[in-house]
Amino acid sequence: MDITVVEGDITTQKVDAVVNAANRGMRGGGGVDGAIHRAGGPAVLEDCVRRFPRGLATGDAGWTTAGEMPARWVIHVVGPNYNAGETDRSLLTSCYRRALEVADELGARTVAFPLISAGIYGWPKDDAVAAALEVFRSADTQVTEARIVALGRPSYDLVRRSLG
Ligand code: AR6
Repeated sequence: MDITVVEGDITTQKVDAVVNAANRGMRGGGGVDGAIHRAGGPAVLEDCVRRFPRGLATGDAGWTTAGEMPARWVIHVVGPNYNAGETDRSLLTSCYRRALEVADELGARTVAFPLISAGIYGWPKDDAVAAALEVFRSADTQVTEARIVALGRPSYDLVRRSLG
């Protein structure tokens, strides 16, 4: 699997699936979640309600349509809220692992990821990058490209440095 990084907005990526950093309720929010629901349109929320009537557990992943985005699917994950005391790192790595499993179920080969939990949820950014790369480097998956989409130059540079 190739691990790549681009600077930009995840909602415009031409990939099979984009990953959303959602919350347990799965009914939208701020950050990347807000951007994905705006870009995808109401079909994304409708699918969330229909397929996940009780939301999703922290560390888990589940898919919906991507609505009007170029991608075909959104793979929603719920990262741990570091700011609220959810500091168990295995919950963060679980998000990446489960997202790749769901991608394999869908047959998605190219998948774009945000830095899960590294925004509103406050996970330290360098460790958020390290967690993503650990899972990607050891993953057993049919996904051919895991593309980290970094919002802003500092995040992009951090991922580039970590990729080596
Ligand atoms: N494209 C790529 N990356 C983005 C984008 C975008 N359009 N927008 C933000 N980021 P966050 P979290 C980056 O806060 O920390 C929501 O309210 C951002 O700079 O989106 O997991 C949810 O509903 C950061 O590096 O997600 C939850 O309640 C990374 O994406 C909560 O926030 C993740 O930041 C989840 O918080």
